Amino acid sequence: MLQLRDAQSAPVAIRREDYQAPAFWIDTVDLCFDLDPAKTRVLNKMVLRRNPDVPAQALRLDGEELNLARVLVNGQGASFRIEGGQLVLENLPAAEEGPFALEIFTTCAPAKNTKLMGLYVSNGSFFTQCEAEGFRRITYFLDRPDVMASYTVTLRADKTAYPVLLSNGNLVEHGPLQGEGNENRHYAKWVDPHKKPSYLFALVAGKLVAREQRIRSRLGGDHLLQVYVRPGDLDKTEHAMQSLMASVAWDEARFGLPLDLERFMIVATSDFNMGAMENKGLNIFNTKYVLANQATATDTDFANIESVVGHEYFHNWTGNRVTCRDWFQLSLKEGLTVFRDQEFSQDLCAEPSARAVKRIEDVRVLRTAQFPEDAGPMAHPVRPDSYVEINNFYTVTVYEKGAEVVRMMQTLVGRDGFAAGMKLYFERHDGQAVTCDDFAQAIADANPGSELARLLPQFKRWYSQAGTPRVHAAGQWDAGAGRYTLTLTQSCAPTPGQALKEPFVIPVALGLLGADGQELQTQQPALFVMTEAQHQIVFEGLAAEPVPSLLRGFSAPVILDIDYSDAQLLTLLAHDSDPFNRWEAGQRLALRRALKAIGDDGFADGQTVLDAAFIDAMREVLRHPRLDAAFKELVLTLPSETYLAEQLDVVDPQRIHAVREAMRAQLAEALLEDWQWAYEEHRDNGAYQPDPRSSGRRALAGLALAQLCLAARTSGDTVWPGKAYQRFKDAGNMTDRFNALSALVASAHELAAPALQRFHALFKDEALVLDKWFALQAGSPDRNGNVLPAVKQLMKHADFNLRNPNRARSVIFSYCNANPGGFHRADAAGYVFWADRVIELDAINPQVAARLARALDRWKKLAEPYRTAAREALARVAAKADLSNDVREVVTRALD
Ligand code: 0A1
Ligand code: ZN
Repeated sequence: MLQLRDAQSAPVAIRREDYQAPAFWIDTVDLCFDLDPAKTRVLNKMVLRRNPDVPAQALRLDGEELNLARVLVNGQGASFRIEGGQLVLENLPAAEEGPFALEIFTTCAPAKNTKLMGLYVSNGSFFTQCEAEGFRRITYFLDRPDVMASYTVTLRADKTAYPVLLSNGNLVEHGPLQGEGNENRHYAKWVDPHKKPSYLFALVAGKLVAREQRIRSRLGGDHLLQVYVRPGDLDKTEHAMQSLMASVAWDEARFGLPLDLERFMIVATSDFNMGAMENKGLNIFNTKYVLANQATATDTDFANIESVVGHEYFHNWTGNRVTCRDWFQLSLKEGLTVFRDQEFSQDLCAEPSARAVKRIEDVRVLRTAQFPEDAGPMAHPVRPDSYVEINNFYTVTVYEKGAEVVRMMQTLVGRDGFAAGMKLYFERHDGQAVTCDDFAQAIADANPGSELARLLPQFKRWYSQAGTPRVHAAGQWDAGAGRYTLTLTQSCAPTPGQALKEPFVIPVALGLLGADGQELQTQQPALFVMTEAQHQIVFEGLAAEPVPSLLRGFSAPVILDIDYSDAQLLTLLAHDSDPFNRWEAGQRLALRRALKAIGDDGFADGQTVLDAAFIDAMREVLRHPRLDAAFKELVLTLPSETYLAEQLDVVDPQRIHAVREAMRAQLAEALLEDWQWAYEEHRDNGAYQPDPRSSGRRALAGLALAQLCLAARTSGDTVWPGKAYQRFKDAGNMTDRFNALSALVASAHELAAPALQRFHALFKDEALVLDKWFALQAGSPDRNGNVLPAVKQLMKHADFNLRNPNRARSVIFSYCNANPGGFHRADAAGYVFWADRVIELDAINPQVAARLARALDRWKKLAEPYRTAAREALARVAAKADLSNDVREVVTRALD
């Protein structure tokens, strides 16, 4: 192996301000692969030319874990050297001599590729993953997104083992290979008509079958859509195909963006680091986001498939046709594409209430995952300024907060204005690699006179400043004058490397309610745009003190501090015309009660946390004749332990867990009859449809059943656990079956063990269902430290496999990242387990290990003894000599 990393060199940070255009352009790439798991041969013939805008210099091609056999320049042997992993060529033809040919022959070992970056083998088939820097593991290249080339790809392989040979673009030739040594071998040649950066390259080879669909789009094109899976999985591809067809139709209808390819392929693999990848014309997906039928997938799986299929498809324009100049601009494609997939899912909802449910779910993700990131050691702006390992920056900040930034732009220019901005963006930048500034400029320029255009430089602080802004709201009522004055103050805490923050542009959607809950007509617009540290909004002519409803629809990604009385929150919960704030009022009521109990040093298990007013309000929502089941389920779900922890300066995870469990138990008992009613009323036995209305009904029935089993735990009732077991056995779909199983497991009922056993036996050949089986146990509510021993047992199970990311996540992440009550143990055993797994995984797959490493991001907030124990665990990982850059960056920042 020629390429070795200098073992002593410390990882270097790459800085956005150091960006330089490439010294060479690559016009065409002709790749020929001889596919062999042990040793794949790659012949790479490129045509390059010097970039006249950059001073003449050596060509430096990126490479990683490659064996180099030959380098030819214009057909002649050439001198080269390897430096820091790069292949360096001096003395290349001068600019005046025009383009030149460079031919590189290398080999790599896909079967040994456990990082799942570059070319790898999964279940006997070949797959690639090239974003962000995986292409350099396939061949030497200018592996950066601003180098866009035309690709021709020939795949050669054994015909029996690899009957299907796919790459980007159009299939132009295929057939048997001739000549000695080529018995039973065949080839396929693909030409991609679109120029692309190397991170969008893909190839797939293996025993696969496809669901096919021909479509004629509204704009008149004929296209072939294909979803490739392993034989035996075809019956789980209908929903993915429907989602793809809906995506094509939506992008045309909403943004006028057509499918620009004759053939669009999705391929599923069970070994994948992330959710899916938008390779041009050949999307590669984690099976989790493709395969679904009612027997194996839950409503959540169906919804996720729809949004991930949409997300990858929408990248075809936002990411592929217009790509990123450098990886600091990642949110250019990701924030925008998440925004687009969120809008897509909302637009597919038939009813406005279902749109609101989707919005609440998206905000919940933002607040439980992104807000902690923004307040922790890995905080970074939506457009980061530096990174050590780019893989660590595929974050909720770049994705979800990035989407909120795009959403605010739409709020400021209006829906039509935003569509006009997108049109201008593509007119200006189609075929280019650009920056977040270019995007914002296009949206603003298409809307001259808009608030966005007026405030653009200040608005762009959302891209440059990290941290979640806080908006403090205080109302003052002058009864004599009939005047209500609302004072809004913004601030933002320091984040690593950014001590001081300038004020943000914060769109605050708002309204006022009368004490009877009626919406008041005021002279103030429904959208107030904050630009200063402090503003006052004055409402005149009011008869009584109003209840303000602020940040409607979560109009900006901020923390809203407001000192509501319980009575005001109850009014909002009962009457606000904005469903988001209605839900939010319920969460605030629950939060207030939780925080009070958490602050009580004498808190004991079984203590009462909830008062009659709260319980009555919850009953009111649950029994409401007009509210949707999905919305009710959201209101009746208490804020998560992670969200509760974020509200505190010092976190005792065990106290939080105990309080939340006490609240759940109390809600279960106090609403017993209501839960029974809700269960009977919402359990359907009709034909399964994963639409929002029926999945909302199943979600509410599932919550009711969980609550009934929990109540039975205290009362000793055996009826409801028995019913749950029956439901588990008879359910006609995975959602109901899994909800019943979860109800038994979460209430630690003795029927949980036989149910788990039966579930495993039923689904032993369904990898994605087994993932659920593992995750349910590793994530179940901890009782006296019982989860960690169970997790260790699960890792010894014959079906456990640390090398498969989905399986590793289902056990280890479900425990360390998603089960705070089980993970944060006073004896530190959870942290010891975490450190061992980070180290173990790092040797296999650094990307997955680095995600796990994030589980202790918030250690500085922990109370003792957790804090010291967590620091020791982090220090033990950091002390390991041969850590990947990925994990090193995460633990170093955490310890800083
Ligand atoms: N661009 C993809 C995300 C992605 C990033 C890196 C990957 O490699 C390990 C894979 C996928 C998306 O946003 O869907
Ligand atoms: Zn994406």
